[in-house]
Amino acid sequence: MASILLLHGPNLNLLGQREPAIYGTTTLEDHQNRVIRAAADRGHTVEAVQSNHEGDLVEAIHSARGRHAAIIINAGALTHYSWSIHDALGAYNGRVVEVHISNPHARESFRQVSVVASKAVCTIAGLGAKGYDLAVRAAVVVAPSR
Ligand code: CA2
Repeated sequence: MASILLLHGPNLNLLGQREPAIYGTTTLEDHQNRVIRAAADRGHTVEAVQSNHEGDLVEAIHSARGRHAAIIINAGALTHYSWSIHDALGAYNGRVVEVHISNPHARESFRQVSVVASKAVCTIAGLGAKGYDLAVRAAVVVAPSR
């Protein structure tokens, strides 16, 4: 059995309330419950954290060391420029899976760079809510138990 940290960054608490054409109508809570269910089906547990503050996300990543076998992260817009999240993930000793609801590569040029991707085993983007199911599978495929 492994524990997974599910991290969401800025503005993702607004999911389902605005911009449905880009992000759909699924709320953050729905996404989190989907991950909890998909993990439970495989015998794993999930701690879900969302913050609009970069430092909170960095601290959550620090605290994952030795506690969580994997991190599934949708860092929101911080994906594109947060070197502190990049460095924190670099110091983490478990598996990192990057997820995006939309496909940032098909959007504005500033979204086409991810400073998270080089610290992740894979990036799942553009599949909406279904991406979170795949992220759980990617997180636990070879994740050691803790
Ligand atoms: O597609 C994704 O999952 C993103 O990580 C979402 C981020 C965006 O900055 C990334 O480029 C791609 C944005 C989250 C903002 O979410 C909102 C949701 C509803 C209303 C307004 C913003």
